[in-house]
Amino acid sequence: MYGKLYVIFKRCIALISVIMLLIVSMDERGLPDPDGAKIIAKQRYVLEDYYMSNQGVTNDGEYYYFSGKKNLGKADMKTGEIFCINTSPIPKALADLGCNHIGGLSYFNGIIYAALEDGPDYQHPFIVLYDAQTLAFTGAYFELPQELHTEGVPWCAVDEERQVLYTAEWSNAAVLNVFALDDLHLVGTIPLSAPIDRMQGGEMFGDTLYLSCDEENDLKRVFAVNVLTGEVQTAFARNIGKAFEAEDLTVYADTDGKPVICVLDRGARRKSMNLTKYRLD
Ligand SMILES: [Ca+2]
Repeated sequence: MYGKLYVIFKRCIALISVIMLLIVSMDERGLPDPDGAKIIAKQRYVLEDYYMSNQGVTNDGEYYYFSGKKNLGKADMKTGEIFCINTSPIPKALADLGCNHIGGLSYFNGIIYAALEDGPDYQHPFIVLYDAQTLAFTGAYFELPQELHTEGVPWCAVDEERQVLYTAEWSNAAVLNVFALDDLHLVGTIPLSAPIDRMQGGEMFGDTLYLSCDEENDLKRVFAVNVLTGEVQTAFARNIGKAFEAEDLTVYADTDGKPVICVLDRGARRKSMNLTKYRLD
C-alpha cells in the first residue's frame, strides 16, 4: 500500500519537475547571447535540487559540489544529477555563534573549503573544511579577521599552485585577501587595479582568478584577475538581465586545456537554479 503511494508521489514530483523545467526554458527563450564567451551547456535545478544548489559550486573534475544556504550537495558532472546531500553541515559551535549561511565553495585535494558567515551581524567569518567524498564536516574550521570581512565572507577560492586561499570584501573590494592554505593565517593582500563590487564566488585557473559578480545591471559580468599583478579585466558579459541573481562559479579544463567557466545563477522568479557553462571566445 505505502509502496504504491510512494511510487505515485515520486511520479507526481517528476511530473512537476518536467513542467517547471518547461516553464523555465520558456522564460529564458529571449535571453541575449553573452559577449566574449559562448554557452556550451546549461543544467537546471528545480524543487529540492534548487535548495541544494543555490549558493556555492566547485568541482574536482568528476563531481560538482554545491551549497545551499544550509546544505551541501554532490553531483555527477556527466549527468548533473545530485546524488549525495548533507542537510546539516554547519558545525554546532559555529551555529551557536550565529553562523547561518554557507556561501561559495572551492575544492582542493579531497577537501571542500566553504565560506560561512553570520548574517546580518557579520561578526564571525569562517572557512570550514568538509570531506569531499562524504560531504561530512572534517572537524577543521578557521575564523578569518572580521575587519577584512565587514559584510561577511560570501566566497573563497583555493590557489593550488601558490598554496593560498583568496577572499575579499563584498562591496567594492580594493584588494584580495591572501591566506596560507595550511592554517589560514593572513599572508598579505593583492591590490586590485580596479575595485570589484558584489563578488559572489570565484575559482582559480592557471594564474587567473575568475569571479562571478551580481552586478546591479543586465551584464552580470565575470571578471578575470591576474593574481601575479592584481590586474582586473572583464572575462565576458553574461547578459542574463537583472531578474537573475548571479552566484558562485567553478572552472575546469576542457579536453583542449581551455577553461570551461560554470556559473550558478538563480533564475527569474526564483523557480530554478541554472549552472551555465561558458567557453571564452
Ligand atoms: Ca567556487
